[in-house]
Amino acid sequence: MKTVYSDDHRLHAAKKELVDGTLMPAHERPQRADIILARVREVGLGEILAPEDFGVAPLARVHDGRYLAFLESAWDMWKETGREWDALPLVWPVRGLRAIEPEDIDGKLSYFSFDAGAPITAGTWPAVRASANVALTAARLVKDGERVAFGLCRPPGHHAAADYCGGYCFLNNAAIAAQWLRDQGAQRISVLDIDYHHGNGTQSIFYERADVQFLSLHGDPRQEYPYFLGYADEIGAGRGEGYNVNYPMEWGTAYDAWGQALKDACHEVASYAPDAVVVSLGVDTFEKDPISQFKLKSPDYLDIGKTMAGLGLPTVILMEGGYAVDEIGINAVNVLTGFDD
Ligand code: SP5
Ligand code: ZN
Repeated sequence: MKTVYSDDHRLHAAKKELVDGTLMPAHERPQRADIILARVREVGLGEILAPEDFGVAPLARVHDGRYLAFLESAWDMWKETGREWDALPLVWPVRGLRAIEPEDIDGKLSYFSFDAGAPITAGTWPAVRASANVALTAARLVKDGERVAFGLCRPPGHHAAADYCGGYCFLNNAAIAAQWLRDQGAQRISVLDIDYHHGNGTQSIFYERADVQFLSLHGDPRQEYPYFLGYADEIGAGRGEGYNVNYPMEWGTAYDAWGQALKDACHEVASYAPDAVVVSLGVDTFEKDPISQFKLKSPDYLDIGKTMAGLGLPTVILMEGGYAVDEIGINAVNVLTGFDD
């Protein structure tokens, strides 16, 4: 299988993250992609390609224009106020407050985010552009006839909605790839999200659409981030009713139950009969992940790849989360080798 990778991910390196009420070194760090790439090389997975530049048009098919303008200008606006460290929001328009875009950069950061988990740095915009181009290039490989391709995206994307960032995510790479495949003539796309966290951004983007099915296996929102989306009764709305499928699972879930949910999700995908599948691949379901509570083991990832390959559909696999950096290469690439075998 071919891998698409760009060194530009390095341009985004947040220094700190707010965890457990304290600022700690960010979990979502450049080393994650380096280790996955090293493992791709080590197992001889296949050719490693640089992304092509698709421009902003495919981003604007998914994201709000004002949000893209904000992402592009946020660092300069923040820096103009004399601050040289990562930009973070502090206030959100929750119940009873008014969601009107402020002029001030601190207000804009709040307006265009849902948590303090997506710090903006000097290189964030070029890095997230490169990550989306990685996803789009992987999608193009599959559109042009590859059975499967791996987009080694970093920063990840599935928490980003049409007009807000959060959870280490800025541009929704999976949604951008799915929409691009639709725009290239695919009739139906399934987005299968197996990151530990619910793909709230992707769900919200496609919630009222029948042409993109969204399925997510994740920590139960009663217990787990992002808390405010991901319940099983979220089945889609309007024309999208029946095309959103959530599998919330409780803390401590191991592969027996998780693998059953994956099989069920694959049945749903098969019934939908999409032209292609976009996989949001997170390996933060791993037992040693520092911020997660599932119990998957390294060999389980081989079986995940094999199960998804069993669909027999063209598949674009895009990297999302996974923070046990020592094993992130083994786990992510196990999915890919399991798929290829
Ligand atoms: C792409 C992705 O995986 N984003 C995840 C963002 C998670 N951000 C919030 C994590 C909250 C972690 N709380 C765990 C406390 C451990 N002591
Ligand atoms: Zn995650």
